Amino acid sequence: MKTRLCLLGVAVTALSCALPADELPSAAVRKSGETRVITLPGGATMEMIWCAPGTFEMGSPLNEIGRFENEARHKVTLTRGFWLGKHEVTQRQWESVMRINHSKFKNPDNPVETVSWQDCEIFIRRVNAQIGGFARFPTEAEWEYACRAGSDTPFSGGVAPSETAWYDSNSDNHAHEIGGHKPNAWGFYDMHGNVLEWCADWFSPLSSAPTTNPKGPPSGAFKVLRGGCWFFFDRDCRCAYRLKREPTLRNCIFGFRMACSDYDDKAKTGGSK
Ligand SMILES: [Ca+2]
Repeated sequence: MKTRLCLLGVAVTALSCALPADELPSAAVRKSGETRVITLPGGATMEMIWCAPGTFEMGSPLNEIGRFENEARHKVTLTRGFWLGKHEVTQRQWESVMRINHSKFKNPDNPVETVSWQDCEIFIRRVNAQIGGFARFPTEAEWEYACRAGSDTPFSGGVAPSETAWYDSNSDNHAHEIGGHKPNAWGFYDMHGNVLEWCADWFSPLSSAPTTNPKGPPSGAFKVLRGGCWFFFDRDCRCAYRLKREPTLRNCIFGFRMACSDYDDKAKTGGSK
């Protein structure tokens, strides 16, 4: 047995050496669903949920009702786990960091809106000045992975969004406070509807070929927005729905959800726990 264990140890060591160093700690240490709270500049806090590495089917099947051509279904593997905001970024959090709020529907517990991708990038840069450079936009693939939360249906947890989303049929034509509906299976609220969420990627057509850690093209004219919003019909709030807009554009249906790469408790966390 001792010999076998020794051989196993050698094998594990060899495997570890073969993988990039930054792919190891996340998968080995974190548990899916683990939460943490980070403190933002200005003192507001943000709750994050850990998404473990995994593989899922991104995009929609050809027989999905309401699908669009730009949702080619394909297998995506994410080799690195990541933190994602339990909620859309709120106006309370935005004001804490930015000291200004241009949202149309003023409420500290509403998602921030009327923000461009570039505005959100400034928010992230300021957060990173405090927590050490780990905050970022989610990639489009990470966003859909967290939205689906293991489901393969048009809406996470089922085929209709009425229990999980503020959208055209139930929003009364305005954004709502975060967390007003049920979360998905991984604990994320308002992935469908409420405000659209800017992602990191430049927009491009999806290929049907399997991919690993996709990040989109290196440049482009439009950034991706995901999840639909309070103003959209249900088909435009599906897991696979993709919208593209210029990164300078502001609209009262645009918001975002912050992601973080993994970081150690000993890192410069500025009050995170
Ligand atoms: Ca949303």
